Amino acid sequence: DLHPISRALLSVSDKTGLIELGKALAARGVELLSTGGSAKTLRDAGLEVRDVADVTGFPEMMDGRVKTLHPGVHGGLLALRDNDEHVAAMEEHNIDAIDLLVVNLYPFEAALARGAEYDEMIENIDIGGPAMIRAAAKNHSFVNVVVDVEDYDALLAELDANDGATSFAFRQTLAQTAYARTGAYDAAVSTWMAGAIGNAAPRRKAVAGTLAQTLRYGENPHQAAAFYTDGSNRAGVATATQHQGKELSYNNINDTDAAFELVSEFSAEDGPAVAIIKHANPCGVAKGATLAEAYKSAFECDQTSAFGGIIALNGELDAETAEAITGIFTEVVIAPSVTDEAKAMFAAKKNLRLLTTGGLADPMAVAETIRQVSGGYLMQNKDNGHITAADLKVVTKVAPTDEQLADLLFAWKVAKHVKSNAIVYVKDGATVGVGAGQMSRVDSALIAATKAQRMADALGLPESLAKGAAVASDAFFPFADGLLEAAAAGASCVIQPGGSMRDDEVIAAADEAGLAMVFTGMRHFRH
Ligand code: 93A
Repeated sequence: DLHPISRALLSVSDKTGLIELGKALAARGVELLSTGGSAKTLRDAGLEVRDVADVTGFPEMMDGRVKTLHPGVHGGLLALRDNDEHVAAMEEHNIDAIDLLVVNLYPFEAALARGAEYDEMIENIDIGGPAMIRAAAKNHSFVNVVVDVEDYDALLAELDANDGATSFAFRQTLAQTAYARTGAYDAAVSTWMAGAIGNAAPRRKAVAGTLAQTLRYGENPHQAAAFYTDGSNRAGVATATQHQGKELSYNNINDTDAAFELVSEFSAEDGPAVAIIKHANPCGVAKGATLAEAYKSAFECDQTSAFGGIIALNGELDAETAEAITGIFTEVVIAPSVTDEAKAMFAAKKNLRLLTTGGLADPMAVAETIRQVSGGYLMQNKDNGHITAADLKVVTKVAPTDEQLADLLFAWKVAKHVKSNAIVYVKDGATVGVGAGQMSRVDSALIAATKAQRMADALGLPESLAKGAAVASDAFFPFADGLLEAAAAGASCVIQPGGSMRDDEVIAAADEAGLAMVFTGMRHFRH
């Protein structure tokens, strides 16, 4: 799949590095084609260049609006070199194959940045450039497309490595970059126009995704909003089937996603599991012999908060579980599938939204998360970190028992899905106290302990459910105080990343309190 480059079309607004590139290509025997300004730059540097006008038989016209939009150019970019009909068409119409396209677009973004007037903005919308880029990228089986000055060196290095040719993998990467560029370019145009016509609402904002739903409003009623799918087809709220209930709201979608991502941590082998979510944080997560039992345990963790919650199941919603769920007001239920009986049971609850996904999400899948900040976006890989018993390091004199170990690992999985600072208490495969989103780890520990006490009160139990519980902390305890809080509440074992400057102090405090503690070596911040 190595193809040599014998003809290149160079058409760039940013002339940086153009002469060097032109010289390097010419030195490798590549014939150069070029448009007005680019051709002049190259020629002035003493290079031999053929004008695109010579190829098209048309002069560049209409202020350059029409210069490369011609079969002589697009045929040369799009023709399949191994297709007899395509080759015959090239011969018949005198079309020369173009093996390399180097384009950078009219500087629309730069014009935007300097606050150019409307008409100037319009003139800075490149048409011929994106058309050629997209054509060359489509035909990456044969054609190389470079859209960024920064990639000139990589192109020359590839040519040198392959005796003047490029590999398919290389051309594929160039094509992918090219489509990212044209996509971002049009998104910039659309966003600018939205502002120019006084409609900055994101309902039709050009983002890398497909508009799935314009939402009634965003997080609050005065915020316009929309839901986009990214085409990844991941099992979850974006691809789920809704069987009944009102349209999902912005907050519903956000919370349902949090619920389903959490419950998907528990595979079929882990047995039935249920997560109840409020404001993107779990107010109860539990395993059970059946889904109905798991639901009951999850619900009992924080009965007050569970009202109006979002429930995610890791298995088929059955009648028994459906009946238990209808006991209180619930916003959304999401599960891989649903039995007819359970569906019929829900039908009476008109407002309850029921979604099925066809399967669980893969918590270890590689994906990206995006967060907006003023003036930009933050992108990172999704937290697909995973810990097994083999990864744990016992750091205390006492080691956890098998039962404690199971609860510690359960608590750790839940803590990954709790806003930081996260402290999670677990007993017998069910959360008994969740402390979420506090600025201090001690406060999260306190809140989790308070919830464990409240749970005991609600169930009429004599002592707090924190007694003997396993505790997970999403990040290390910087001081012993958070750990001491858990010990004071009666916790019996702790799982945390470790790695604090004061680990020794924290371990000593754990030993002092007779706790078993394990380090994961991995952190699960979630902000
Ligand atoms: O006005 S255009 O959209 N019409 C075209 O046919 C066309 N072909 C290339 N702009 C077009 N271009 C753009 O011209 C390229 O994308 C590049 O940004 C610029 C290079 O022009 P020159 O070589 O004359 O400086």
